[in-house]
Amino acid sequence: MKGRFHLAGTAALIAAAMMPTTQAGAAGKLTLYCSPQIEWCQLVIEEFQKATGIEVAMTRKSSGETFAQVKAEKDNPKGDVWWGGTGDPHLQAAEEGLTLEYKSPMLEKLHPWARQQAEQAKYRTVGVYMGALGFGYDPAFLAKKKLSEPKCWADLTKPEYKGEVQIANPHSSGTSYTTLATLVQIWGEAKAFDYLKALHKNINQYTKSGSAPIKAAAHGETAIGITFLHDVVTQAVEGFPVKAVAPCEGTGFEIGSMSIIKGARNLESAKKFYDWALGPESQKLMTKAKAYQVPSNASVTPPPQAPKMEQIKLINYDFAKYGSSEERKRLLAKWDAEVKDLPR
Ligand code: S7P
Repeated sequence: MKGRFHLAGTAALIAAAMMPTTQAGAAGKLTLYCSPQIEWCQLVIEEFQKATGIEVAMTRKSSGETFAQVKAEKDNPKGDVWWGGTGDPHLQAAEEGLTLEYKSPMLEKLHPWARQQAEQAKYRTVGVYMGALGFGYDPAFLAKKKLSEPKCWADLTKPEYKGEVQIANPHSSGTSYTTLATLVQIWGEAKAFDYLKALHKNINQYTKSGSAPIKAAAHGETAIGITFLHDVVTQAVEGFPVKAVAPCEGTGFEIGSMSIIKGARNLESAKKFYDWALGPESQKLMTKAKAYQVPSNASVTPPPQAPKMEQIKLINYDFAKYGSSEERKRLLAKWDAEVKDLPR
């Protein structure tokens, strides 16, 4: 009997040694704060766990919400990596010393715009993808309501769209902060705020997440959703008859970013994730996750459904200015004081 137990114990030890490291629990841990759509976050952690054996605990929150969380946890950081989400709050976190400098060996494989994001933040963040802003709608839904199809930002303030437009709250949502900063850059601050006040009359809801408005448009809960164009494509690929519009005046864009949180408890795992997330294998997962941003790794071709950046009138978005903490605080405070509580 004794011998049999001994043999069984030895076999178990050998099996443990041969087991993938996830099961053996030896490869390490990682706490990931994820800001893009949940389906993509889930796929990314699954594949990273498979590739490295590192166990990942992930939470998904919008860009502004994650920034607020990283800030709140400053003296006792709980997250290791903040992956994805609009670049502005990553730049603001870098400026506020909340993220760690790291020069990934993958940097040289990236498009210049992704490297520039890293240089600008003194390597405390890096570009993972790029995407342009706009809006989307279901043409049949508009036709049924006898509403015209908007082509420009200016169209969205027309009285015919009263209660028909949805956008996220710029505090929680990176998409909405990008919209605010974009309009200020297109028209100047005074005209942009006049526009936001007029737009407010047509807004039926300020959502928490930036992609919620186009999901609502796809489900017939709002006529028009202001969002990133790739989020419109995701709904179209899901089978909803929505159309993406790059506004005629020109539009802003995001450099979706990634940062290692200062004080990360699992720094080695964080660096492994960072390098892996900039590599071709992980960036090719975007198509599988129905995410249609432009990948930052130059060897990865965007899927055919992705919005064509060269066909969109992109503004020369000033990331240094609108990615600064002071400008974010000032613009959000102004939006709170002058727009948020106006009657509708
Ligand atoms: O859905 C993908 C995406 O649009 O979400 C990210 C970002 O967190 C925006 O969501 P919020 O507005 O809710 O913050 C974008 O970076 C990404 O392209």
